[in-house]
Amino acid sequence: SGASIEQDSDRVTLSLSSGAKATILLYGATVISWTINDRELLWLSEASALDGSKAVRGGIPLVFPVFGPPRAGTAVEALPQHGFARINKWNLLGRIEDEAGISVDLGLSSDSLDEDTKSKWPHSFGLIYSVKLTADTLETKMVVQNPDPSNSFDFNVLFHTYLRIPDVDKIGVQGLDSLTYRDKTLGGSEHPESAETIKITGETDRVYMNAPDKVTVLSDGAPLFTVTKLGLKDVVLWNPHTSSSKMGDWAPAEGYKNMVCVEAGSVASFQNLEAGAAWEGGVVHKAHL
Ligand code: TA6
Repeated sequence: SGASIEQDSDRVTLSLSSGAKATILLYGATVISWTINDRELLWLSEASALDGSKAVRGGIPLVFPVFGPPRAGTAVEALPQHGFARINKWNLLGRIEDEAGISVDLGLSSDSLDEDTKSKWPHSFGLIYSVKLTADTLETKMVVQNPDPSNSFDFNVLFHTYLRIPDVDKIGVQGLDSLTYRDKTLGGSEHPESAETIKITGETDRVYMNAPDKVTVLSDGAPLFTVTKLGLKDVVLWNPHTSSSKMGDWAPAEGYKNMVCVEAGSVASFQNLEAGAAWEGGVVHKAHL
């Protein structure tokens, strides 16, 4: 596959001779770029911090162990929105090359968290995040380990993918019809989805529950991306539209016209991980260029 890996102090870049390339910031293990023949397929805010001062605005931030604003009275109540995985530095564990492409494994464990975070979520855990690049796919997979011999813990996990698109007005999303979704622009109330092809006409922030594994993003009626989840229950569809002006790290202002978040995860309810057990789930992002 003519694969190569370059690593420096804060990021690792995978590339294939076929013209595919991906860059992962060790901070948050955040994929910040995925290109095929130099065409950028992820949206990254031009005002995003990339220095580890705050979560990256764009690319594929990781959500663990809680999705959204933690609710009072739960074990995660003291954690920041979307948890701590995206705001900690991960370790590069290793690389695997095969005929289809190249992947890297990154790790984060309870041992690598600061005392303050550990005090807010006092569970032993291990995360192994694999990012695999092939000619036309970017695969992201997470293993969650619970090494504690006697206590289980609950978690959410989600891959918060910002897909780059030519024009949000020409987007259609397929694969979520006939599902029930929670509408976060309407206080989380549940609604039935009927549209075969969902259009983004304004601020959209929906958690589609128990979704089929494949979502297709059409641009001008033709498939541009397919997002196929494995071992994950839900799909979040998000575009802030003009409400993006409230985010200090969102640029350019019109950037919402060039992105749609299709986020696979298990977030509508908490997943319980038994003592000594491990869990795995992931997403295959495929570009149809
Ligand atoms: O995934 C959608 C969402 O939960 C939205 O509600 C919005 O908050 C978005 O995540 C971004 O969250 P962030 O903490 O990165 O600003």
